[in-house]
Amino acid sequence: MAGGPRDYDHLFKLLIIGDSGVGKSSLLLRFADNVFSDNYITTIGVDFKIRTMDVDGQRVKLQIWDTAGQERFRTITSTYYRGTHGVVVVYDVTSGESFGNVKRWLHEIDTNCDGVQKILVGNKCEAVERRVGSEQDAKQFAEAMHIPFFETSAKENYNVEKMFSTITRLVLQAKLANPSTQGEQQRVVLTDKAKEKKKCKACS
Ligand SMILES: Nc1nc2c(ncn2[C@@H]2O[C@H](COP(=O)(O)OP(=O)(O)O)[C@@H](O)[C@H]2O)c(=O)[nH]1
Ligand SMILES: [Mg+2]
Repeated sequence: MAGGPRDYDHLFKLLIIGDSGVGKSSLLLRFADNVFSDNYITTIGVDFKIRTMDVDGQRVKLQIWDTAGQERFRTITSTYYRGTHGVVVVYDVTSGESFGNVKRWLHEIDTNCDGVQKILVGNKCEAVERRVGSEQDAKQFAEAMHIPFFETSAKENYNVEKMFSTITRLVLQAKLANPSTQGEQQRVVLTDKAKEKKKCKACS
């Protein structure tokens, strides 16, 4: 659309991280394309998907990155974090191990990025018969970390829209509260020039 009017008011980069198999790609496909597959999604063919949504009367274009299997090594290359505004940390409510690793993922975000917004997501919540641990415990953990928390089901399309609009709203509010810093971040997303990056340590 060179030369034409922008079709959005804000452009944000979101990242979805968490253990392998928790449903990160499924959440992304549900949100972006409204589809679900019972199979492991080894690759979605692209690194990210785009979706535009209205939040608080603003048109927000989201560029949402998937980790493309890197998470199997329990760490994500720092370039993934470049220019990120918000991170969705996902665990699987049927896997105690994946919940146990949440702290590790949160720590990895903190070592790579200053001041990004975060949200904690317990996915597969419709699988009640396989659930381990209570929603209450997860909620308390998230409150202690000062992070919003949602249980979702990519399969049943439960809370997926609400979860993404919540993280988007947080990013938007952070931008409106501090327009100059976020403006720099946004330019990075648009131009992808690492050198312009100010906030994210991953780029220095
Ligand atoms: N029951 C259930 N299964 C899910 C849900 N989301 C994903 N899955 C399944 O979990 C497996 C791993 O999903 P995938 O999106 O590939 O996980 P990723 O490795 O975190 O990207 C696949 O078999 C999905 O069908 C969900 O909400 N409920
Ligand atoms: Mg995946």
